[in-house]
Parts: sequence; structure tokens; C-alpha cells
Amino acid sequence: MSKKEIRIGLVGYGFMGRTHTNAYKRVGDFFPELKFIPKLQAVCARNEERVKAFADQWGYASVETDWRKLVERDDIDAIDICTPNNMHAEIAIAAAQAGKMVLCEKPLARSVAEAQPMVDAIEKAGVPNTVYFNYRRIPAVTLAKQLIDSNKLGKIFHFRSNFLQDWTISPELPQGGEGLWRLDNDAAGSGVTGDLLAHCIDTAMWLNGGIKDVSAMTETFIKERVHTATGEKQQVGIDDACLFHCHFENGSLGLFESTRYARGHKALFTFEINGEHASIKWNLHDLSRLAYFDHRDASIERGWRSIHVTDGDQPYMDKWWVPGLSIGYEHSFVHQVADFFKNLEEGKPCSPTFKEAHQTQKVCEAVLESAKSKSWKNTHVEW
Ligand code: SOE
Repeated sequence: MSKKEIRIGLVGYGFMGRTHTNAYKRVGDFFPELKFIPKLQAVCARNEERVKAFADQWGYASVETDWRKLVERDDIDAIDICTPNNMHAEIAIAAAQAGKMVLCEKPLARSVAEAQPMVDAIEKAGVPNTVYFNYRRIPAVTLAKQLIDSNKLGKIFHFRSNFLQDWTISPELPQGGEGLWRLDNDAAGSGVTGDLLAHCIDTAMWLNGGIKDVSAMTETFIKERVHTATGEKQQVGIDDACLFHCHFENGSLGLFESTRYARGHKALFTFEINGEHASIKWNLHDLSRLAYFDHRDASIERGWRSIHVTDGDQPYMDKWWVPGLSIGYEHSFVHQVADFFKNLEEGKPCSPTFKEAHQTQKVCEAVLESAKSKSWKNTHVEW
């Protein structure tokens, strides 16, 4: 079968640049039926020496040091944005205006106002787009979606979700700069709300529908940190921890918590959903398992089952090894790229689109506003 190459121009070579590149490299081997295949055409970053080293290591054909040049190139079909959040809007808008497909790392932007022109530009240009909320495509999480959509849980009452980390507890950690821009409010837009809760919110709305209103509290435990740009101690603008509760449109109640100060937890993303007939729960540290409890089971054998999601008839698993053998974090990105190409073939949008990610942004913003004003906020989400 002859394949059409989609020539990728990646902006940013940090942690996310690596996860996306790995996905482009793997997808053709494991999804051989796809008509499109990515070509690692160019990678762009400001530091020439380091971007060249990245290109050599990962197999990009060329490098750029100015993203505008990358966007202008005729031999690029898709721009993939893996920069700090403050760069997303400008690059995405220029890429859409140049008629490129746009793939963007989450969160879409730093604020609702910043995200709106991105959505407008994408829609006006009519270019294929997606935002990497990768966790939806972990097979156990996709299986949860299938169970909910087939009404196994019945009416849903509760949705609980956490994302706990512990990597910013040291006050010696500076804000700003490579790897640490997530601590700098100007670059990131917020702290755990945009970085971690955005994942929980995207997954929650995908599984359980729109979030109507929120009541939140945030805390910044370390008030001042040295900024790498100035070498001076500066006020910290991000939220280190955030808790919120909410109403979903379907009448269920949500409870969310995220922090980078939960000693012992590196990336503990969890959710639990309680329905009328059944409950499910999942956590990222044991990502191939989905816990399932069904009250309709005979009472003497009723209990939580631990479904090992590795069988060929479970989501995505026919693409990988043999039943019983697990896959991991990086595969969620491979699945997102595969779905993007499959949808491209069929002329369909690949969820989450910019428009959907904008809804997640609205919830994040309502959460931050609620915490600030100590009051309930409507999200104005259209789901
Ligand atoms: C932060 O540490 C981080 O890398 C997030 O930015 C990612 O989105 C999340 O998946 C893992 O944690």
C-alpha cells in the first residue's frame, strides 16, 4: 500500500518533544493499516547546537531555530507544538493561517481569552487539529469510557479524581528556565490547575460529560523563589495545590485534588466513578488495570474485579503484544497519533480538538477564579 507522508515540524525538544517524536516513530510499525505515515521533517528550538543534537538523536531531517521559518516552509504539513504554554497561541495561530495541521501539547493555552483566537484561527482555516490529552488513550481508560457508554454503571452519582506529585517541595528550586518553566506563572499561566488538573478535567468530561459549576481553593506553599531570568527572588504566581468540587451537567458530583506537595507520589493520576449499578477506578501507577465492581453480580461472589487490560479485544491491545503483556505511558501518545491519522483518512476531527480543549480551559479558569473570589463559578462549558 502506498502511504502518504505527513511531514512533521516539531517546535520544542523537551520532555514532550520526546514523547511526541517517539509516537511518530512507532506509529507506522504498530498501525500498519494507516494510509498516512509521519515523516520527521524538521525540529525547531532556539539553541542551535542542542536542536541539532536532538535532530541527530531522533532522526529529524533538518533543524530551524526560528519557529516562524518552520511555519513558512512548504515542505511541512503539520506543526506540533511542544513549547512552554506561553508560546502555544502565537505558533498555533500562525500555523493555522499558513494552512498547516496543528497538534498541540496540553493545556491549550494559559487562559480562556488566549485560547479563543486559537480556536477561531483553526476553525477559519479548517485545518485538522488535536490537543495531546494523552491519558484518554491508555487502554484501561478507554475501556472505562466503553463501560460508561454502554451504560454498565447506570446513573452516575460521583466522579473523584486526583493528580498528585511531589517534585517542587524544595524551596531551593528556582522558577523559570528549561524544565522549570512550569513554576513560572508567566510561562505556564497557572500551576497544578493547568498542568495536572487539566488532565483530570479532560478525562472527566470525556467520561462523564460537561462540568457546570465549580467551587475551589488553591494554595501556594512557597511564596518566593529565585527566578532563573533575573537571579533574584521573586513572588511565585502559580498554584502549588488546588482542590475543587463541582456539579456535572448529568447531576453527578465531582471532587478533584491536585498538588506537587504530596510526598511519595510521583504522578499519581487517579479517578473513581460511582454509578447506580457499578463503579470503576483507575490509577496511573498501575495503568494496565481497571478496577470494576458490579452490584448485579451474585451477592456471594460480588466484589471488586481487577481487569488486566491486555487482551486483544480490549482497546488498542490488538496492536501490541500478546494477552497478559502490558504496555505503558508512551503508548498513549502513539495511540493519539494513530487516531489523528485514522480520523484524517476519514475526514473526521480527532478528539480532543482545539474546541474541546478550550472547554477544559474554561473549567480551569473557573476553578482559579473561584479560588480567588472564594465563591462558586459557572464554567460556561459547551460539551
Ligand atoms: C508535570 O510534571 C507533567 O510532566 C505534566 O506536564 C504532564 O502533562 C503530565 O502528564 C505529567 O506531569
